[in-house]
Formats: sequence, C-alpha cells, structure tokens
Amino acid sequence: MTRSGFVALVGRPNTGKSTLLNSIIGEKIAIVSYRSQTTRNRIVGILTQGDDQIVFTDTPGIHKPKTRLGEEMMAAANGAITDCDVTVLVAEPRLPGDIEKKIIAGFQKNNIPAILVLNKIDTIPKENLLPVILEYSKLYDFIEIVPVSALKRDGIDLLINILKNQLVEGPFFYPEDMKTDMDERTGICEIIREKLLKLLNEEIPHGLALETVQMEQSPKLLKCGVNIYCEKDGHKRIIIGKDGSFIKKIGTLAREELERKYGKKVHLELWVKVNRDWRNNIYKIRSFGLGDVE
Ligand SMILES: Nc1nc2c(ncn2[C@@H]2O[C@H](COP(=O)(O)OP(=O)(O)OP(=O)(O)O)[C@@H](O)[C@H]2O)c(=O)[nH]1
Ligand SMILES: [Mg+2]
Repeated sequence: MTRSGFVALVGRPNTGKSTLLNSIIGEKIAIVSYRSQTTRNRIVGILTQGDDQIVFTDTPGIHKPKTRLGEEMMAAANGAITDCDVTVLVAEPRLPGDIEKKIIAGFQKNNIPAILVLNKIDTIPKENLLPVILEYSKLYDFIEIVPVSALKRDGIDLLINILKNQLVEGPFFYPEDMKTDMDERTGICEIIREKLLKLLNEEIPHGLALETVQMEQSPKLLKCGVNIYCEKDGHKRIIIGKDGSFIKKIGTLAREELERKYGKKVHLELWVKVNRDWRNNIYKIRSFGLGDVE
C-alpha cells in the first residue's frame, strides 16, 4: 500500500527553504540566492521513495508586502499552509523573531501540525543550538524540532524519515519519476532570473519579470528567446551594460546551466524591456505566471 502527503516549507525570507527543497529532492528545482524574496510563488518538488511519496511546496518568504506582487506572494505562502498535511517552519538557528512568532501564532490559531527545521547549523557552534530549541519548544508543540544544514546536506535524511512518519495510506499524486510540476518555459526564466539576482545590486532584481517567448527543441539543440522586463529605463541600461556586456554575461551563465540541465547545445536570446510598475498590476502579475493563478 502506498503512502503520501503534502508538506509546505514556510518561513521568513532567506532562511534556506529553497535550498532545503533542492537538498531533499536531490536536484535543483527552485532557484536560490543570497537575497531575500527570491521565491515568488509556490514551487512543487516531489520525493518518491519506495511506497512513499512526499509532495513539497516551497513558498515565498513571509514579509510585510509593499506591492501587489508582495501581497500575492503572501497569499501563496499562507495558502500553502492551509492546503498541506504538515507545515515545516524553516528558521535560522537563532532565537525566534517577530516573523517566526507571528507564523507560530497562526499555527496556534488553526491547530496546524508543524515541524520546526533550524537550518544553517553549519554557521553556529553546536552549544548555541540548545537555548534556541528550548525557546521554540515553549512557543509551540512542534511534532519535532530538527537541526539541519541544507547546504551541507546534514540532517536531511533524518528530516525525510520524520516526514515519512507523517504520511497516510493513499495513492501517489504524481508519477513516480516526476520531480516537479514546473513547466519548462518557467524553469528557463527562473535560471536566468537567478543569475540576475546574483549579479545585479539593490532594487533592480525585485522589479524583474521574465517570460519565455520562443522555445524550440530538437534532440541536439534547445533554442529559446526570453524577455526580461524591468521597471525603469535606468534599470534597462544597467541590465544591458556597456556595449551589451552585462546581459551577455547573464546569457553565458544561464546558457551553461541550461546546457548541463538539458544535456544539449542551447541558443539563448535575451531581450530587455521596460514594463513600468507591473508589480502593482494584478493582470500583469498574472500574465507572468505569478500571483493566484490556480
Ligand atoms: N551556510 C548556510 N547557508 C545556507 C544554508 N541553506 C541556505 N543557505 C544560504 O542562504 C541563502 C538563502 O537561501 P534560499 O534557499 O534562497 O532561501 P529562501 O528561504 O528560499 O529565500 P526566499 O525565497 O527569499 O524566501 C543562500 O545564500 C543559501 O546559499 C545552510 O544550510 N548553510
Ligand atoms: Mg526561496
């Protein structure tokens, strides 16, 4: 008899939720960056082992929204908590802050079955962990508190086993060999957005939206064209760079990753365009596959 269940990964921005998802699935499903608010909508990662299937939903980091996009991101995170069987709160290995307390208050109100993952334990001395665990256990009756390092893949198998214990008898929701439900066009945009997040500074990355407008594949070649929308003419100049040098660098990095992923040659064309204030326009947000599209 097969067993299955839905698990949501939530927490403040930058705690390593997407890194954790990738580490659990053993493949890069979600993009990761040192910046907060990297993840913008729900991302599904599927782990099937023997008779067990866990369907994970990675969510945008919980913050106070300043734009309509931000509001949609929070709706995505909160919706994931409501829709899953178990919620995993991913936090830094420090005493709980306001955001964690607020999330936990929501757990209390709705009696949410939750596991606490204290991530990034590679960044602190072991003895610092106990007071953090004690403080969190006073706040909520977590099913388990699991210290891990998503980056070093430390504690991940233990976490998977704990989650398997929460599964119930039932059918698989996805085919056994499926690792994500993200479509290829979105996946291509995300890889390019990751490079932009890493190499651009300050406010520009948050105002970017990408759209794959051309895609053609043969056994040996993937050809794609992607529009990169930014919010200001000044941003467009920076993204293109002197004589196109910056966008060329982004294109090369993204192409190299796509060639590894697809195992074939990739032709990538990027066009930079201005789309003013799209983050406050729900129709534009939805046209980029973001927001409440379900
Ligand atoms: N040292 C260390 N760094 C980590 C670990 N896990 C994640 N990081 C780093 O933390 C940063 C944020 O990681 P993400 O996975 O993008 O975080 P996130 O929670 O998905 O962030 P948002 O999508 O913005 O909410 C990146 O620079 C990661 O490399 C870890 O276990 N140890
Ligand atoms: Mg993320």
